[in-house]
Amino acid sequence: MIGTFWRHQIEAADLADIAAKVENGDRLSFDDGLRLYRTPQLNVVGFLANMVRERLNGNVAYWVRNQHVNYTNVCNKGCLFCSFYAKPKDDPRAYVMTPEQAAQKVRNYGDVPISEVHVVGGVNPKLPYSYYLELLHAIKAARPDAHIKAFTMVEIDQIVRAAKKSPREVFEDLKRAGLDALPGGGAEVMSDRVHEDLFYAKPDAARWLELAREAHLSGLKSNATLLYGHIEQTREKVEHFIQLRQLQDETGGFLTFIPLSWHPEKTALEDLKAPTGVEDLREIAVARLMLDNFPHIKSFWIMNTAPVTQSALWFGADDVDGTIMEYEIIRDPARDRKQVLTSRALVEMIVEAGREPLERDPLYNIISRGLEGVSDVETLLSQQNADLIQPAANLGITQREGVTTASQLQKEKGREIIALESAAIPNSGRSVGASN
Ligand code: V47
Repeated sequence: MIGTFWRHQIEAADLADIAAKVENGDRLSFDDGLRLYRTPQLNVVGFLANMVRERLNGNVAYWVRNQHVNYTNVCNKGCLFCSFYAKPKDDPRAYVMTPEQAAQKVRNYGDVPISEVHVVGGVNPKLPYSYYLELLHAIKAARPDAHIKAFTMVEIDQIVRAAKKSPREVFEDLKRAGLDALPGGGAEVMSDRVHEDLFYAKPDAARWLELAREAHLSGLKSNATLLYGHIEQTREKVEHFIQLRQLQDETGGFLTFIPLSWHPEKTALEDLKAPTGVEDLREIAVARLMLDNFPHIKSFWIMNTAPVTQSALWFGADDVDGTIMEYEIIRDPARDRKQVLTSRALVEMIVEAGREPLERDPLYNIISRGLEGVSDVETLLSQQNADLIQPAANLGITQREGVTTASQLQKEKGREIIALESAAIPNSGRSVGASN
């Protein structure tokens, strides 16, 4: 039941018809999605998203003790939005962990009660099928009590190619080797235009959706993401939601949606402006409203900062990722590898925001409540953690010729400017969080 104050706000924003649908639990349309992006009244969008969030998940904010392992940065996709990848040939930053080295990374945090190991890497075509199976086996043996959430659908596409088997057979092999669930990532923005301009070498939206469907039909749960804040347009983001929503209607296999706030630093597009905190909150809110059949919306603090994550818990998010330990995808590993929030910091952050923390595993089984068992041990261990990365051999893969520059793209495609631009607050705290 919406009170008088909010009724007035909703009417002033000309969103009464959308609010009525939200109240009745009716599905929002493509045009509704556009309006939610375009209205300057972000408070109303947040209010409506919070209604859905509380209807689905009450006052709870889930969080997870996890460790990220990025097993290789070698990648032949050359995505213009990415600063993580190393070219397969003659790149001094290139590394590949052996399965044993990845397992050692996991053993380094053996004293921390982690429930999820999140394993992703670049698309490295020199790795044989057996590598992926051995990687899972080694990590599972090192940490039998943790779930392994591994490989975006883009990596799966490569693994299927290396296996010369069907996706269904590959998922069965990966499950036997220790795979418990799959992360989001890889679809970026489901738009042929953005695919062509920024990540043409990756599988397209149709292939990403096909592999996600196969994963779900194999009994695996997975997540989905949207990478926003570069050259994408509003209609492309709404279309992205609609495609995910359709697949979810069909399979019910998605657990969580994670809007990923793009970091331009050290990418080929670094002269584009990064998304602001206001944009980050809108992405969380619109996702919550459009993805009515997704149980959870996650705020990934590494990308949108810890302070924005606290606010996001009132704009549609019910989940916070995570203790993390180390993350390499948006930082220069040479200077700043360790990115960790201790379990105590994470839980205190949620309590301060006025939500009830519930620790979960990747499948949302409850592990602990409130401040039960939280500590600062994660920081200590991440400081002690040795660097186990070895340089990759010369892997001999050809890169795309002629990189498009950021200014070229901006001129040609022009990022759509939304009505709120003038009210946007610069997101100066992007490196906030307890990074070491
Ligand atoms: O697919 C790459 C993105 C993704 C940048 O499922 C970038 O629980 C921002 O999918 N700035 C991988 N983002 C990470 C991912 C993820 C993260 C956290 C939780 C889960 C989950 C999944 O990272 C890639 C790409 O979309 N990415 N470069 C960048 N410069």
